[in-house]
Amino acid sequence: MSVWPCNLKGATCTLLFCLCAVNLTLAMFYVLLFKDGQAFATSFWEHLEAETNLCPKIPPHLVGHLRIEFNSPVSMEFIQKENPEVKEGGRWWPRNCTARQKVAIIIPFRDRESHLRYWLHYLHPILQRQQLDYGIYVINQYGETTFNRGMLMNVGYAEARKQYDYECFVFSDVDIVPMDDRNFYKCYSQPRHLSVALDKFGFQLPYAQMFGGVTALSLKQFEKINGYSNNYWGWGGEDDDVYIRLSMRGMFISRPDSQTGRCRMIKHQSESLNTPNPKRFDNLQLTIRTFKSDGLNSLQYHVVSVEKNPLYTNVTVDIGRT
Ligand code: BGN
Repeated sequence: MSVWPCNLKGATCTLLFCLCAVNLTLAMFYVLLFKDGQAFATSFWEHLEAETNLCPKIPPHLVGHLRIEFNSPVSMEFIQKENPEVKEGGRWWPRNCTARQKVAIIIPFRDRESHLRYWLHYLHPILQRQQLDYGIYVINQYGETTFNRGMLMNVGYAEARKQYDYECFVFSDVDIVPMDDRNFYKCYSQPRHLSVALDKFGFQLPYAQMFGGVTALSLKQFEKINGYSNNYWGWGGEDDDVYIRLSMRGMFISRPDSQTGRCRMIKHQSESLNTPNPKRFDNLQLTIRTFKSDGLNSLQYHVVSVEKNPLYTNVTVDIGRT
């Protein structure tokens, strides 16, 4: 009678036994090496599964051209009912596939609630059809100080990163809505300008270097340019400053075509705390010299509150004054 616990021929049985032993040793090794063997195994399989279940490159539910109008105001309750899958803080991700990008949408804000409602009403369904793993961050400037759009963008970037592992950041004005859901709110190999054909400018790009309105930069791209300047108080120039930063870093603007890139802007009066900044021309002359030390690495602010509302995260921030 054989000593081995099987009745196969000697050599085959030995081989089988050795394989089992190696397998068992490896399993033990994993459990000992990674204290939490179970968690390791689970995350390994989850990762593998996610990799194989990526959402399709072309999202299947896009509708193309959209009718956008700002004549019938919508309530937050109505928008919530329209978007039952949106989670607290304005988070959503596809349930039956793994999104290709984790995107934080940053909206600089002060006292424009009616615009925000239109924006949420149109954008939540678009972003869901685009199958993004996204979160909405409204960065509300506290107090009666002059508006600083660039600094609010930097704060949005820093605060969103504290909440989730975002890899792409879309910076959007609250009053701009895309007219086509094939204009993807995601990042590309180069910084992306999304609002390329605004109704306000006759659906044309006013100048080639224009990088205002809605833009998308990956974490790497944004870090590379040191974010926005913190020194543009009042209207204008901070977007042109970002253009200089990205060209200094050897990058260029990527854009959708002028049909896909059509957008509507909500008409409004200019505000007393956001009048054109007379210093913007001088600032732009200095960008090449100052951008390495003025931006994310010199950002200082005080968070007044972070509220996770049903449709967006509201970050109120004191950024000081000029
Ligand atoms: C530009 C502004 C941008 C603005 C666009 C569109 C300046 C700097 C002048 C050298 N730039 O003229 O900030 O996004 O118009 O409105 O004012």
